[in-house]
Amino acid sequence: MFKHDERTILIAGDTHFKLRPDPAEVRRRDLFLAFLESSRDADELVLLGDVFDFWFDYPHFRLRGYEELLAALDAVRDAGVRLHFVGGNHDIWAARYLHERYGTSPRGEPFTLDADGLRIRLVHGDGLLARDWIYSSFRRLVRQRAGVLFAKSLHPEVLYAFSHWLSHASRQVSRDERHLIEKRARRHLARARGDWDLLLIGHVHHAFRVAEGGREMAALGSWFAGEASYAIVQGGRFELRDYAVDTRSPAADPR
Ligand SMILES: [Mn+2]
Repeated sequence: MFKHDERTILIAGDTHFKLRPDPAEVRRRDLFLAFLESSRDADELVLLGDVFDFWFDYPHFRLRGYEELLAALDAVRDAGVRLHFVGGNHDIWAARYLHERYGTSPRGEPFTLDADGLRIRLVHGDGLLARDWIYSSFRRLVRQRAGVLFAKSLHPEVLYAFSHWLSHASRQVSRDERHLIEKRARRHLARARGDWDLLLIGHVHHAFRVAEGGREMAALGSWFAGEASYAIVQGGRFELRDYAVDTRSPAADPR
């Protein structure tokens, strides 16, 4: 469904997949796996962080639970799609592993993508809009050196249980929160510097687009509660879409 003459870039994140999925999560995962299958037709796929709700890199042990997702990403890579990864507060530690497996950047840092003249700054977005909407303690833990040392001292199952407890607040935001998020985004955009035309974040679990002074800021939505938010850039045109809606719509028939 993403086959197109123009260069096609897909961007998705904030699926917050757990190592042990419950039935609702299995449905979300299946939808994301279908999205990944469709994305084999694209030229590039950007994972904008918090795809994995928990990731910690051990030198001699591998996490169990993400095999199906990683195999789906193998198929995307093997189809010739270039993969990018920007680490989120939950999965920044996956950067090294994903780099080795998919050739994404080794540190999963934000970057600017030139999409046929449209310069898109890609940032996960934690800590960006002053107050953090989604419970952020795990971010503080994983982004800091002391936190990494502390985490390394824990038994893997203890660390997993701890992060699971911290991240149960991953959810959709209320209407009031949405209003505030957009207000803060406008303020951020008015002050932001850098050589880009569009700043795209994830993290806030609320899809929006705001414009200010000739530039734009946008956010991906979530993959919760029937929403399956992603962005598509074709020939320099940026659009926010919902895969759950696309796959139901007859207009989305394969071209
Ligand atoms: Mn996040």
